[in-house]
Amino acid sequence: MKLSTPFATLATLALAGSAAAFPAFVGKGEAGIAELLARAESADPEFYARAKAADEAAFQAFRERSAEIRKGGEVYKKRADGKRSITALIDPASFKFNDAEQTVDLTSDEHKFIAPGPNDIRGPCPGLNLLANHGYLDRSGVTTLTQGIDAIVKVFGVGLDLAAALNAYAVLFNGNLLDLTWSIGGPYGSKGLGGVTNLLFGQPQGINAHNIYEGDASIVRQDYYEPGANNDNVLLKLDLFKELLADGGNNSADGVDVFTPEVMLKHKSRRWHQSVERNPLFFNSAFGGLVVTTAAERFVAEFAANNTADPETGANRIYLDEKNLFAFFSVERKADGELVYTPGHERLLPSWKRRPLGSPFSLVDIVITLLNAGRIDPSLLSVGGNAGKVNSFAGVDAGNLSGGVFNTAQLLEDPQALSCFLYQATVTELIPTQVQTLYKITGAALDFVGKTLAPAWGKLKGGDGDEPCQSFNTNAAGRVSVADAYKKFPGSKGALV
Ligand code: HEM
Ligand SMILES: *[C@@H]1O[C@H](CO)[C@@H](O)[C@H](O)[C@H]1NC(C)=O
Ligand SMILES: *[C@@H]1O[C@H](CO)[C@@H](O)[C@H](O)[C@H]1NC(C)=O
Ligand SMILES: CC(=O)N[C@H]1CO[C@H](CO)[C@@H](O)[C@@H]1O
Repeated sequence: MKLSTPFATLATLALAGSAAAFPAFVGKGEAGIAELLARAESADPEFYARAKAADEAAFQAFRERSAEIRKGGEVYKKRADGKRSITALIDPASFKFNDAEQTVDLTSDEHKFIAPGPNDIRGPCPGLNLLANHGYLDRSGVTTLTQGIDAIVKVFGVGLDLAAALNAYAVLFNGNLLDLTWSIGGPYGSKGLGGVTNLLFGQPQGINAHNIYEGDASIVRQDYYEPGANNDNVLLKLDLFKELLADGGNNSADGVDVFTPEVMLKHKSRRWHQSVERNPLFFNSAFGGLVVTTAAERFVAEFAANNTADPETGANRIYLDEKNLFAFFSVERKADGELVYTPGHERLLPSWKRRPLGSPFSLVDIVITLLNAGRIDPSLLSVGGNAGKVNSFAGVDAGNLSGGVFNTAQLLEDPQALSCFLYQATVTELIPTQVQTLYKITGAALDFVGKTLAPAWGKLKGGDGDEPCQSFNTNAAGRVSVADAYKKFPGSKGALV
């Protein structure tokens, strides 16, 4: 199994591209995604019809929650009955547990756990590693856009929009646009590689590539540039894992909801400040830092969790105990109490149940997650980094990035403003310029963006007339583009999004 790979600097040659063509794609709506999903959908139209309806419902719930939050309402309503207060916008507890619907095949020859072989690629994402170990992604660790979407939507109940966006970034920045492949770890040989050299400046690097998808202050992996880490941003570190267990009160009982979204957020906050204290080159980018690593903490609580019936009401109870957490992160406890980590052996236990399909965790849930994280620890919303020595973190002000259109206080009061800000910071601002460092023919890349990311994020812009998405004022005096802001930080080397 191939795990760590040396960081290969991406070609930084810039080529005059048709960046200006990008905004024309924005707002084309659902058509693009529908087209891309058509292949996966045709194999299972009933499932996708339900998933689409569920995503729509989540989006509607987001608008309603946004309106409440703008009026001063709570981000998540506190519950006194011991159930999770922080839940997806459509609470899994609002459904009855349905064993047949929530059972996933984890035991057939096709989908039983098989440890990766010597040539199989695995990487830093436990969710993707286990999907490959269960044959939902190609066991080689090289997957495709549609297989990647299909796997995470079906096994975990990831919202369709979120699944499309996560996969589209992977293809665009870590994979091969020609055959829509990408790797869940390091570089790979692709069938379309002959053609790739005409399109790309270098070989696709996979999601391990630091500062693109993979970022600092991860849950249980060290920072790429952290002293002592030897550029290992892929393997789990047991000391960090033990800190996570301690955050859960070292509770090892079966069936208990130990690793809740609250616990994971507390852990995320600690990890962020540890990176400031430990890594002179700590860097928190807009996508890989802010969005991916903050969302990943929530992913643990939402997707590694088992689902069961509340004994009294029959309602779905989502919970994450140590047993399921250990399987997800490929950690075992030996008889003498010692913990053992086996790289790349992440799995789901055979009796694990997915969340109700009516309760996806969607792109809109990530926006609310970030807003909540920013209210609890404002650091978690800052794009920026250390200045070459520890404890020198400086963030780039949202007002500066947007040319005075947004400020941080407002982003914390209005989820729609936050999603509009994120959309512009991670898509419209960065992609047209950054694809030029990867692609010789930027038109193809931008066409792809227009068909995948723009529609997925485009929904977040509002558009109902009440809360239009305000564009960054790129002409404002003192305004700093996101890409230029990155350049100030020594740890941003190679950073794209
Ligand atoms: C196409 C879909 C996905 C892509 C491209 C992706 C990619 C990544 C990448 C690049 C990282 C490393 C980020 C870092 O530096 O911390 C990561 C981490 C992580 N991902 Fe994923 N991921 C995907 C889906 C999922 C899903 C569905 C789950 C949950 C089931 C998941 C759970 C996690 C977790 C928990 C981490 C943090 C690991 C750690 O820091 O120890 N991901 N993912
Ligand atoms: C959890 O266990 C660790 C030892 O691994 C110990 O240092 C820590 O104090 C414990 N924390 C709690 C809350 O029990
Ligand atoms: C998950 O929950 C189901 C439903 O209650 C239960 O039968 C199963 O044993 C649990 N599995 C794990 C791995 O916790
Ligand atoms: C638009 C905006 O807010 N610009 C500010 C960016 O930051 C500098 C100071 O670093 C200010 O002088 C600008 O006014």
